[in-house]
Amino acid sequence: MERITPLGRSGRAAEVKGLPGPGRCLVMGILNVTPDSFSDGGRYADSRRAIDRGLELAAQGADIVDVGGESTRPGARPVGLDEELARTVPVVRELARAGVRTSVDTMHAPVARAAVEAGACLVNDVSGGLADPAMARTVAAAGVPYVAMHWRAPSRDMDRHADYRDVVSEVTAELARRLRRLAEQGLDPDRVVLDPGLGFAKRPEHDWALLAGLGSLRRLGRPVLVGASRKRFIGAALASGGAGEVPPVERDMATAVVSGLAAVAGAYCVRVHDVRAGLDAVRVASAYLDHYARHERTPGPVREGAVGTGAVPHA
Ligand code: PMM
Repeated sequence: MERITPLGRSGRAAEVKGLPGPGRCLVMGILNVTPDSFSDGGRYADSRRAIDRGLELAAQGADIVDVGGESTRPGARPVGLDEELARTVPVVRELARAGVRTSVDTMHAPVARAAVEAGACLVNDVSGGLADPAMARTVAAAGVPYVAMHWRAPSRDMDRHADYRDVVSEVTAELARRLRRLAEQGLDPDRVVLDPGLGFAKRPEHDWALLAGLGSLRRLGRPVLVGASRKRFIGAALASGGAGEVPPVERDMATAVVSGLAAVAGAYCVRVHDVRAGLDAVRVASAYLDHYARHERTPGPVREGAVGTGAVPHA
């Protein structure tokens, strides 16, 4: 049985070169500087409000604030480079000046380059380098960590690509190919974080399978980021559980539960809108895992009764 090896304990997948961690699953706070993101679109569309929100997320304990200037909701249209630069770079610069660790959520190499120059310490690319062939070389030259998410197609028609026979093994294989290709393009694999891309060319049943199968991704030897916050599959689970249609902004408590589950399954980072709840979730997971590790070494009823029965998702 494979031991759970979350961030900061013993697993070889727990480190990302250039990104020191707090010894638990990281919490990335979402800052969408867009008029049309699927769950918080428009709220932080102007720079001043976005900067204030970024400072607020940092004060709430976000380990990283993820600044995005282009919506990736299903059906979304691209915004154009100038607009994306104008939305993200001033916000990254101000937050970095204030000492906030920021990442930039972009598929475009020029935006990644400008954001890193403005102080971003990580590039989060939902296309994993597929949208812009210059991305890998740009990030390699910048020398920052890189999140490579599983992606099959642009948002406008990604739902047509949600077709899998075995989603866990197909996403794992596609990410393994991505990782190899990124390395061939000069990106140091030790700086890469992988992400199953929940909701991107996935139906709710695919998202749940990927969460439950996180261990398969972790076996690629790289840390895994989970972006579940407020997504459709959470809404679907709540609805099927009798809660009826729950709008995205009311999915934060359920998101926190998913964050805790992901952290227990060994996620390196969770990307969330509600940072306070996310932080609570990963702290609880961390405390649980400390005791889990201890009882794993202790034969007897506690182990058998509580955690040795397959109740814990093994990574
Ligand atoms: N999801 C969204 C945007 N960026 N980045 C990563 N690495 N993983 C994700 O799952 C992800 C992402 C879309 O959600 P949002 O509109 O709420 O930001």
